[in-house]
Amino acid sequence: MAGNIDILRELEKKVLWLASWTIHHANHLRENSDGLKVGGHQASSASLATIMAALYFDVLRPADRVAVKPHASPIFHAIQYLFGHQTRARLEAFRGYKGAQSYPSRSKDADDVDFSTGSVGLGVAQTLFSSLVQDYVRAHGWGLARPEGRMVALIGDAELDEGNIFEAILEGWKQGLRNCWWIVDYNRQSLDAVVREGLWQRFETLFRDFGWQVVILKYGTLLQAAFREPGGERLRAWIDNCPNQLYSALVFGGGAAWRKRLDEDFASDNALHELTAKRDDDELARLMTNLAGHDLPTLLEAFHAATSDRPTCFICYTIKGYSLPFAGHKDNHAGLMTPAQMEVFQKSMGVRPGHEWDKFEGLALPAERLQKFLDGVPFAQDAVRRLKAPVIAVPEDLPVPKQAVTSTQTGFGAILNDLGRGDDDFTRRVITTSPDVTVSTNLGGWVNRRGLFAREAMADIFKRERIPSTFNWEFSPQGQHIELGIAEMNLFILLSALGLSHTINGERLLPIGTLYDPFIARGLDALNYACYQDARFILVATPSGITLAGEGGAHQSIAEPLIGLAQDGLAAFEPAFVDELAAVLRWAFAYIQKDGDAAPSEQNWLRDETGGSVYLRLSTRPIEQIARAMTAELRQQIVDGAYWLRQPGPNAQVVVAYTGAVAPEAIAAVGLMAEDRRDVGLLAVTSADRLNAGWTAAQRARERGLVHARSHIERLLAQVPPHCGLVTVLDGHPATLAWLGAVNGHRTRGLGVEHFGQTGSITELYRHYGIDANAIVAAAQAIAPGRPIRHLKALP
Ligand SMILES: Cc1ncc(C[n+]2csc(CCOP(=O)(O)OP(=O)(O)O)c2C)c(N)n1
Ligand SMILES: [Mg+2]
Repeated sequence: MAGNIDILRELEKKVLWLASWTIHHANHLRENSDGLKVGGHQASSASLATIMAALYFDVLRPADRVAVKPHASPIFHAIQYLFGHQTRARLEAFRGYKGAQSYPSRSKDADDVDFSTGSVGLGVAQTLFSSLVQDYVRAHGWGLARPEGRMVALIGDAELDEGNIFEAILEGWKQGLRNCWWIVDYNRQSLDAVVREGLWQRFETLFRDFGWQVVILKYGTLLQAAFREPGGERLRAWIDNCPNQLYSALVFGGGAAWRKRLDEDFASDNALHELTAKRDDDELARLMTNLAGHDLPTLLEAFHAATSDRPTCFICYTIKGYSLPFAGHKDNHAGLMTPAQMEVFQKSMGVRPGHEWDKFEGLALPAERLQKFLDGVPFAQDAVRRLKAPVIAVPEDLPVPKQAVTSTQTGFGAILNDLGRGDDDFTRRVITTSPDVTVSTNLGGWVNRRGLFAREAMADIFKRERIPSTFNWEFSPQGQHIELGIAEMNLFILLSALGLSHTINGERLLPIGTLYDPFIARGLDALNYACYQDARFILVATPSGITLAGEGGAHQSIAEPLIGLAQDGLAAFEPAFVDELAAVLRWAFAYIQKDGDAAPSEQNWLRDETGGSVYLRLSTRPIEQIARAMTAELRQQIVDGAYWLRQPGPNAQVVVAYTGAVAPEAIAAVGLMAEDRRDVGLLAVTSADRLNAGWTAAQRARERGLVHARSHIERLLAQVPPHCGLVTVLDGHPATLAWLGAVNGHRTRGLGVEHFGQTGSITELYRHYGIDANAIVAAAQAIAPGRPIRHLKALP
C-alpha cells in the first residue's frame, strides 16, 4: 500500500479529471437537441475523489459491495473506465441515451454497479440489510466457500437527514449487524446550504449508541505536521472552532483570503504568523484545505486499521468541489465549470487537447507501471461481480386448504403452514419477514415450524416457563423468519437485499414479506427502489381495502391496486378464492427466479421470461369457496389475470368484472340480473396489472407489425357483444379496472372506493361506498337499460 502511494495519487488525480471532463463533455461539447441542461455534479464528485480512489484502488476486496453516493456517479464510472470495465462511448454519452447513468444503476449501467442509488438514503440502508442477508446465507451453511464481504456505503452528510437511515441503524443493532462500513463524505454542504455546526457530534454519539465503531478523520498529513510546528496547536484550535460557513467561504476565497483572515485573528501571535508566512498563498491554501478526506495516507491508514467486523462509521472531512474553482462555495451543488475554467483546469492536469479520454494522459508515471498496477488491484480481480445461482425447483402444486368458507389471508397462512412441514431445498430457501405484523398477517404457523432467525440462539422464555401461547418464538441461526420492527421502509429494503442474494451472494433465497396493504405507502419509495434494482421477492399485503371494515379509515387502503398496476418490476394480483391464491403463489415462486437478463421474445407480451417481483393483495373476509378442480387452463388464466366465472352469451347486455373480496357481491348481482336479462357474464379478474400489461404490449406489438398479437383480455372480451355494458367493481380505486372498457370499446361504469373509509360492517361500508350488489345492479341498469329489475329493493 505505502509503496504505491505515488501511483494512487496519480490515479486520484485521473479520476477527478475524468469525472469532471465527463460532466463537462455532456454539458458543453455533446450535441444538445432539446435545450435542457444535462447536469451532473462536479462538486459532489470532487468531494469523494480521494476516498473512492483509496477504496477502489487499494482497500476494497472482490467480495465487498458498495453503494456509491448518487451524485458521485461520474467518479465511479471513471474508476471502472480505468479498470477497463466502462467504455469511452458510455462516458461520452453520460446522462444521455444508453450512456453511463446519472446515478449508479444496477439495472441500467453496464459497469457492475453493486447497488443502485439516487433517492438518497436508500442505498445506504441497502448495505446494512445486505450485510444481514450475507450473515443469514452463511448461517444456513451456504456460500461458505466465498470470503465474507464488507458492505460499504458512501454517504453524503446531508443524506443522513433521511429517516430511513435511522430506522435501519436501529434494526441493525437489533440484528447484530457486522461487516458494514458507512463512510460519510462530511463536506458540510447539502444541496441548498451549509449544514449546522457540530453535526458530526450528533452522528458520533448516535452511531456509538447503536454499537458502531466511529472513526473521525479530520486532518490530513500536512495539517497534522503543521500542528506540530510552533503555534500549530493554536491553528488546530482555530480550525476546530471555525464555523462551517466561514471555513467554506475561505476555501472558496483561496490562499490570500486564508492569509488575511489568519493574520487578523492572530495579529499578535508571532509563532503562528511565522507558520503562515513561510508558505506562499498556494501552499497556505493547500495546507488549510488538507482535510483527511482528501489525504490518501490518512485515509489508507484508517481504512486498513479497521480490521474487526464491527460496523464502522468513518466521518471523513471533505470539501465539496475540492480542487475545482467553486470549491467550498455554498451554491456549488449543481455548479459546472465554465469552458474557460475547464481550460485552466485541463492545463493544470497536464491534459493535452484531444487527449482528454486517454487513460494516463498528464500523469507523472509511466503508462506501463500504471497499467500493471491497475491489472493487479485486488478489487478488480474477480471477473464476475454479478453471481449466478441455480433455479430452485418449485413444487408442481401448492396445497389448497379445504375450508368451504375462508379468506385469502387465512388461505395464505394455511398454505405456508403446510409448506413449513417440508424439508426439501425449496422449503429451506423460503425466507419470510414482516415488520411486527407476523401474527396478524397469518405467518404464525409457518414461523412456529421454521423458527426465527438470529445469529445467536435465543430461547422463548414463555415456552420455557410453560406459559401457553399460540406462538413459539425461538431464535436460532437456522430460523427462516426475520422479525423486523415496525418500520415498513426496513421491510422493503430488506426484501431488496434478500431479493438480490442470488447475484450478491451467489445463493438464491425465496423471500416473502408481509405487511398491511395501506402501509405499502409508508415504504413506497423503498419498494420502488427494490424493483428498480430488480430484486426478487413476494410481497403479501393483508388485510386490504375497506373490507377490513372495523379497523376504520386509518387502516383501509384505496390507492394500492393502482400502485400494483403502475409499479414496474412488480406483478400485482388480488385473488378472491384460495385456489386462485395457491395457483398464483406457485407461479410467483418460479416468476421471481426468472432471469432478468433474458431478452423477452416477441411473442411474450408479459415478459414472462424476464420475471420480476410479485405483490399479492389479500383480504380477511371469509367468503364461500368454489368447489372445482384446478385445470391447467384455469390456472394459466388465473395467472394471466382473468377468467370467465360465467361466460357471457351472444345476447349479453351486461358483463360484471370484479376483483378480490367483492366476489360475493358480483356473483349475487349477476344472479339477480340473470333473472331478467339473458346471457349476463361474470369476469373474475385476478390481476388487473397483468391484464393491462398484456393489453398494452399486444397493442404495441401490432403497431410494430405483429398483426396477430392478441392479449389475454382482448381474447376474453372478444366474446362480449359490442352493445354490452361493462360494470367493474373492486375494493380499491375504480380506475384499476375501468380501463377494461377501452379494450373493445364497451360502455363501462367503474365501481370502487374513492374516499377515505370509516368503521362499520362490510355490508354497511359496501353499501356506503357503492360496491355492493345493489350498486352493481344499478350501475348495469344505468349503462345497459333492460327490463327494470324487480328485486332491487329486496336486496340486503
Ligand atoms: C430522496 C431524495 N430527495 C432529494 C434529492 C435531491 N438531492 C440530491 S443531492 C441532495 C443533497 C445532497 O447533499 P449531500 O448528501 O451532503 O451530498 P453532497 O452533494 O454534499 O456530496 C439532494 C437534496 C434526492 N436525490 N433524493
Ligand atoms: Mg454534503
